[in-house]
Amino acid sequence: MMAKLAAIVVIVIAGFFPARLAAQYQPEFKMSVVVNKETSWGRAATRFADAIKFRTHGRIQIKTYFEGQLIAGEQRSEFQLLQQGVADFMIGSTINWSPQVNELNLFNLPFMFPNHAALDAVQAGAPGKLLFQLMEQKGVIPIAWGENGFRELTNSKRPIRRPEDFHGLNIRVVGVPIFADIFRTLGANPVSINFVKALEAFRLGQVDGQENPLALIIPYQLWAVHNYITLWRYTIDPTILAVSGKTWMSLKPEDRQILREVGELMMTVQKKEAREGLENASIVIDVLQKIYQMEVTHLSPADLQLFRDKTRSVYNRWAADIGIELVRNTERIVESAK
Ligand code: X2X
Repeated sequence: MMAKLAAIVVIVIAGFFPARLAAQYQPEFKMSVVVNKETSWGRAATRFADAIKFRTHGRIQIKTYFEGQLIAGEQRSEFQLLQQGVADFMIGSTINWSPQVNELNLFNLPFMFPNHAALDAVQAGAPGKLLFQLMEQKGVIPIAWGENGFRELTNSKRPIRRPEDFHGLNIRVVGVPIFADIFRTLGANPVSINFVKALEAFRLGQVDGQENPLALIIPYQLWAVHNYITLWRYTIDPTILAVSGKTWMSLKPEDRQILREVGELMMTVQKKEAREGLENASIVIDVLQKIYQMEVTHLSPADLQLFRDKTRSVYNRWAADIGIELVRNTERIVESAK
């Protein structure tokens, strides 16, 4: 009788305090994104946070920090902050994580990926799985691939049609070594600046150009500072939604499952949005040309080959550094996806 009564009391009390008994999680988790809310990855972060709160009945509340606020703009140490659990969640570019996960430089090899299909096949195949394992070994749990996009080139000085047109131009890059190599080899002067500071540098004309996907050129209004754009798709920049391993360990299995389910879906949408208007590359380019009056340079296959040849030595050097087996496997998948 007493035991029954005690059980009823417990049930009644649990009914009054469901949230407290349900979870002992920290009241707020942090999510960091280096770009602004209006980009496809910014939107994905907001949607992810909202959906997770809904699906976990408020057990997991995620506060989103945009434009590198949580990381003081230091995009190259994002991954470390995830490792340490300073950030619980992140949607980050593989470029920014490559200082800690060298194999992610795979995506930075010049002219490796000819199209989206080849990239998707690599991510879904053995190379994609290996990269996720490597991150997990370093204490970060990757949930899903997304996309920043093929990186194109804008500048304020002149159309870039041939490698020699780079001569003497200051080009802002993320300060990771492979990008410095590529632009130095092309005859430009690579300048390392964090993205949040770069926008100011463009406005002030402290550098002549930069490289970023079309999906960022529009929300960041780069047409206002740079008149010329060259479409050369020289590298592809995936994003990844990931969770700090420390945070992951603190979560119940059913909440991990919710994070995976919601994250995969949100990143599928993110990737689709990043590619919007680019699959046959006409809509966005029309906007840049006709509305924002950029001078658009399309490269013929022969012109493109000049840039490819010029950067081949960088490709070979970095292929060895990344790991030749991973690079050759990737090349084989790319070849069969063409
Ligand atoms: O800094 C950049 O150029 C950006 C926003 O594309 C990345 O985070 C790699």
